[in-house]
Amino acid sequence: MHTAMITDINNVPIDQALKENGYVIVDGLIPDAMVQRLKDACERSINKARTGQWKHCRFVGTQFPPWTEGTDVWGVQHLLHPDLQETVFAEWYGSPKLVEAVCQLLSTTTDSLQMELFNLLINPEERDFDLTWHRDAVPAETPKEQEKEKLEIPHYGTQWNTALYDDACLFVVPKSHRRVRTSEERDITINDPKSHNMPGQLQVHLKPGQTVFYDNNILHRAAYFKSSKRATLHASMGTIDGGHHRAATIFQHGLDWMDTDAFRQQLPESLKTPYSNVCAMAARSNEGKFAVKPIHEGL
Ligand SMILES: O=C(O)CCC(=O)C(=O)O
Ligand SMILES: [Fe+2]
Repeated sequence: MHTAMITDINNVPIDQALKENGYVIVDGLIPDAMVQRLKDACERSINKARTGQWKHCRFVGTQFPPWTEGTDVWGVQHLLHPDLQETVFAEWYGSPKLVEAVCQLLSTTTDSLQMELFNLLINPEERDFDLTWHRDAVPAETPKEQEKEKLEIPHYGTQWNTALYDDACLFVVPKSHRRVRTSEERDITINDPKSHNMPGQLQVHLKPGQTVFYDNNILHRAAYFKSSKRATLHASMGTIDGGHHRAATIFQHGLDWMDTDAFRQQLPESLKTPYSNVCAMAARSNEGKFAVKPIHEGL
């Protein structure tokens, strides 16, 4: 049976490109009719975040969870949270083309998809801010042998940035997602982590509506400019095979609000199975809880 493949901006099947390069850029995952609604919902959410009416934020000065203090916001957390009352986010997160892309990347079907994170990355207002070169699930100080082991753990999930406005904030080192750091890379990640001269670095340019999927263990950093508008949807989904490794990566973001009737009541039909799948993972891997200690905490 022939199944239509989703291809990237260079006409390569997205799963092949992601596997080879650690990232892939693809067009057209936001239905036209949803673009303005998403922009409007982002605008309202950003306003709430910047005025302190939304407490779940990433604040300038802190890169990894938990984000406990600050005023200048670089990320609005938990777009699916029922208290935010912006249902278009769930509508898009469960929309057919996006789900099809995720299923192709994970070689799975909708029945096995697992709902995970959905946040918004924005430009700060007070000052520019750089994230350090990092892998999401392997702290910089990790010894070589352990780094190798961690990089061999399958992900059973994928994450992406979908830009609503031009976005050139993300830098990656292509093909670095499954190999240990070279000694030069290791030195930079530990001793000069905001370096603008990482060997092989590539700036990812997204046009409005484009999505980059990237391996969360590719070497990457981001530059946040207060003067350049950013509203980029930042999300992940997994499969039911993720187990405790996946649980550790996503529950470090504290998703207790997912385990509420208010949340269950506003789930669109398309997300009911992905939701029961993440509940099953919490039950299996984390005694039913949706929160664990952050991976980078205390290092
Ligand atoms: O801002 C970005 O595009 C990347 C953010 C990131 O790397 C992270 O939150 O771990
Ligand atoms: Fe990251």
